Amino acid sequence: MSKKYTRREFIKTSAAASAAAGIGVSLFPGMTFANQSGGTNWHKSVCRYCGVGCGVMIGEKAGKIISIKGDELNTVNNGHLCVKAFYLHKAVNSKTRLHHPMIRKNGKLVKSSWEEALDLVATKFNEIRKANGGNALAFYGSGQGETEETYMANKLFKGCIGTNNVEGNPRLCMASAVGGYLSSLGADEPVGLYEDIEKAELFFLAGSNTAEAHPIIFERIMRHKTRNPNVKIVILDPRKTPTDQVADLHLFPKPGYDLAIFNAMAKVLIDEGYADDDFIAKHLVMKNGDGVQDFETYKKFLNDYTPEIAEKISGVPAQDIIKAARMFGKAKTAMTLWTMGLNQRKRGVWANNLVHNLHLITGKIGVPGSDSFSLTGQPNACGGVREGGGLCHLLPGHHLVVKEAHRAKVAKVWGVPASNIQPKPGKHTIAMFSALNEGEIKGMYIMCTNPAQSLPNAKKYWKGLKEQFVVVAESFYPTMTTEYADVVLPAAFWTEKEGVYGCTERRSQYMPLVVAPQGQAKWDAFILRDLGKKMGFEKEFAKYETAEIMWDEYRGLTKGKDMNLMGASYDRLKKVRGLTWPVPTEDHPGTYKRFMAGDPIYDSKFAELAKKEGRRMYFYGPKAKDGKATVWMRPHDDPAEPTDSEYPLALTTGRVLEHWHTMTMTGTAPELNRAVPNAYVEINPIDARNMSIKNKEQVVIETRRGSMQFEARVIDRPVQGTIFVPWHWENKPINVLCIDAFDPGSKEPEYKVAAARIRKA
Ligand SMILES: Nc1nc2c(c(=O)[nH]1)N[C@H]1C(S)=C(S)[C@@H](COP(=O)(O)OP(=O)(O)OC[C@H]3O[C@@H](n4cnc5c(=O)[nH]c(N)nc54)[C@H](O)[C@@H]3O)O[C@H]1N2
Ligand SMILES: Nc1nc2c(c(=O)[nH]1)N[C@H]1C(S)=C(S)[C@@H](COP(=O)(O)OP(=O)(O)OC[C@H]3O[C@@H](n4cnc5c(=O)[nH]c(N)nc54)[C@H](O)[C@@H]3O)O[C@H]1N2
Ligand code: SF4
Ligand SMILES: [Mo]
Repeated sequence: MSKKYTRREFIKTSAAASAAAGIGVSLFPGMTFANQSGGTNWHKSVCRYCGVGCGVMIGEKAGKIISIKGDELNTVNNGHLCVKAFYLHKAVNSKTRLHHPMIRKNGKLVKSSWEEALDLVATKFNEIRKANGGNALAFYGSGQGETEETYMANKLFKGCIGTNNVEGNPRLCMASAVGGYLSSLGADEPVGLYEDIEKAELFFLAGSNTAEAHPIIFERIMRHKTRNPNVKIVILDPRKTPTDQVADLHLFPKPGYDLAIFNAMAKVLIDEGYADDDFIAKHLVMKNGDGVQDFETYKKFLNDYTPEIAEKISGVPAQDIIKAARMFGKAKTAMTLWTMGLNQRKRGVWANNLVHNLHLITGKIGVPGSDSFSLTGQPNACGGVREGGGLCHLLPGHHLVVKEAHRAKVAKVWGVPASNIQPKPGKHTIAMFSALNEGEIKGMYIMCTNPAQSLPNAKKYWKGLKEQFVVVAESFYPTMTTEYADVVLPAAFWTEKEGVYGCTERRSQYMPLVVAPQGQAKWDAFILRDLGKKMGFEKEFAKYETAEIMWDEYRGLTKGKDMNLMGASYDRLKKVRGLTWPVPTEDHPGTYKRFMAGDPIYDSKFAELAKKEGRRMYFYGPKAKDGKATVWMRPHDDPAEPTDSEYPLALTTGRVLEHWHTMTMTGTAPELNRAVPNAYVEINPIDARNMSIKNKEQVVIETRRGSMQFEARVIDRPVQGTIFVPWHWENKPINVLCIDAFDPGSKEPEYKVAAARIRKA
């Protein structure tokens, strides 16, 4: 412990600490798990894992990463870290790190030189491009890549090769949230910041296992509730999880059937007088599929969603829905936090819209302590991919490929002809991997993601990975995806490169290079730059000698946009603990709430207008008309694959605290492996009894896509009729059983609901 605690302080925190220990959070700021003797140099950085964006201090000694502790000066986590982060130094130094390039020869991956590997990729990509056009190539990236890395990929593929087939795993994750923010509030990303947590009276955690997936956010909520007993927490999740430690009310819908609950809550809020009529009149429009409607039409729409009807659809007792609505309405301030339980759904965007509705109709938005605040999964899904434009329809800095002026502006900065950038969006992730299967896409560059394991209905997409020319840039080896690679490029890992991560709360934070890349590993952005040069774009990639040059060019493209980062130079970011955009100038402190007083864009452009109209907010985003947000009338819709007599159970998948996705990183720490060594399936005790399944027995799960054996964990967690499998283990890739149906708007797959059955093995 770097800090001394008095006995009294220790006892005072120990009750909270034991609860915190249950979710692997240390309540002792500055505590390190690793052995640290003298001579350690501490470097300010950001956690490699989730979208919370905790500040860390990296302990380096004699050029080696030896430990990690929470950064006490970082307001995101105030020195606290969760258990995954504590073992990050083990991932850096793991034996499974990849140290040299590899090329597949006679079916086997063998060591090669950088020269040979990059020459091969450049030659193959150019051949494919020449024979089949740029659209026969694709890039598939990650919300874990740095902004600079995604920026280089965008320039190479969209700007030079001339294909918009640029996607990334945020499509599997945040696409529905983006769709929700755009269609409801007019612009992507939340209105407020984490500091609303300490001001909120009610938390509505919908489809978010906050305790395990965003532990430090959970720790802040828990701490706040401990200090303020009036703070209440309502959970909407088909499972009990460690998040339930703090729940006052838990609604258990059948997976895929909760849209009606949001509508019923809205109905109760309006019927019982909790709506903010003034806010509604001045700030909102109501819409359905036919366009703008009046408030009366919305009320009529809600008549189809009485709590009793919602009970019939979702399985949640009407009384509980009414209770939840009243708690939301009565609380002076409320935050809804949601994650994949809502996003990874055939109607993920609708679910997001319905969350925003609750905040809009009650005016619980744009005031301290109130927000509809989507939790981001990955550390840089917001920064690199949503803002950085790492999807098939986007360009860096919230620009769009369909807009001629945007293409021209970005092309000019890139130094390429505007005609290089195609005016049509490329293929979204599932369409892209389907095209790889069909041979329409013949070459793919995969960076910082492991799609052979993480795609839904995964086995289906192994075909294309196997048959086409696939390049994988990776820091670890082997992975399920490198098994299919033709070329594997060793990528420098966290601490071995500098760059920027932008987390959930619009905060951009700088990460320094602390040690040299291991072996022959190279920084992803430099690999892409060098590949670009080899493909014939020497001129276009000549200037990118440093990360700072890339960042500066990128932030130039944010000037005048809602996500203005002009005030976030490396110089400044190296000193501060991140900046929350819009941050238009070097002396601007960053923005707390968007669309209202204190937001520099609002203050300079919309404040006067808003004042004239008697408004306190102006939703100035590109998708909002007249500065108004939209209340959407979204009906109930079944999941893509409802349960039936053949497949009577709803299979849902997700995470555990100790592991990160495909475990290439958390799997390197024996401590984390010991905590949760194997995959399993959670089965409700009543279901288990009906099927005569005992705890720890081997069972076979079957869906329409395949079958797989798991150990049964009979536990009062999933609601009856639902089973849950964590998706981390490559020896039990549950994704083979998941459905690849997706939301027609966001194109995000429905990982959270598939029809299944179970039998004893
Ligand atoms: N420890 C750990 N933390 C992580 C990650 C990790 O791999 N490990 N990954 C990060 C990433 S990228 C992401 S996206 C986030 C994900 O964070 P979360 O979304 O919080 O995590 P999940 O376990 O995927 O799913 C959350 C919950 O959704 C519930 N759910 C399933 N179906 C439904 C439904 O129909 N309705 C509702 N309301 N809920 C439903 C599940 O029961 C589950 O408890 O976590 C991030 N943090
Ligand atoms: N069944 C099921 N499937 C899911 C989900 C679910 O809830 N259920 N959730 C989905 C979601 S939300 C997400 S975000 C995705 C995540 O899915 P993936 O992105 O495929 O999973 P990761 O294991 O995070 O993969 C990251 C890869 O990058 C490598 N890597 C780490 N650092 C670096 C680096 O600096 N450079 C390079 N080049 N490589 C690096 C890691 O070793 C790892 O192989 O999975 C999706 N899949
Ligand atoms: S909560 Fe997320 S960002 Fe914070 S320490 Fe844990 S994994 Fe890292
Ligand atoms: Mo994610």
